[in-house]
Amino acid sequence: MFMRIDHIGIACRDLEEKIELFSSLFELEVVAREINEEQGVKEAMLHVADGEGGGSYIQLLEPLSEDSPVGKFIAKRGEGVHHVAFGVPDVEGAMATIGGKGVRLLDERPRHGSMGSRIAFLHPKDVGGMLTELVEAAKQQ
Ligand code: CMX
Ligand code: CO
Repeated sequence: MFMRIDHIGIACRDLEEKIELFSSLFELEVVAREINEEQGVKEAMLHVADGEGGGSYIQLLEPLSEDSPVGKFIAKRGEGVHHVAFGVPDVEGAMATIGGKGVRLLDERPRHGSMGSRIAFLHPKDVGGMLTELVEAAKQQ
């Protein structure tokens, strides 16, 4: 069902500072920047590799407010890995299959994600402590 890892989300206090760090350490390029009010984040996608089902990325996330999911995470745990996102061909299908196994879905229906993708989250407590995102990448034009 999972095609690949789409991205790893990293919570940071200062997006520009961490873009500079990751791009200079690993020679990654920023391919998209976005403000996602619905998710409460300012973000950047740094391209890592291309695969059959789409690209893979590091997603740097700065919270828009302290009471957003990423803001609360940083307050509690500090900066660092926030979630792992799997690329799936059909996000509704993956939600139904995984939800059918008793995992709590944090979204009833897919939301808008980076670069035109459709996303949904699974509860970290039902996935061994790992906040998990399902991503259906935007169709290539
Ligand atoms: N990874 C692992 N565990 C996490 C977590 C994370 N990122 N965020 C919270 N948790 C754990 C907490 O440690 C806490 O555990 P304890 O009860 O043992 O202390 C528990 O989950 C509840 O956490 P909380 O701080 O009380 O936060 P909430 O329940 O209010 O929210 C969650 C947690 C996961 C439901 C919420 O963060 C959420 O809906 N996340 C999905 C949306 C999101 O993160 N969007 C930003 C990214 C956008 C993008 O990728 O594009
Ligand atoms: Co993400």
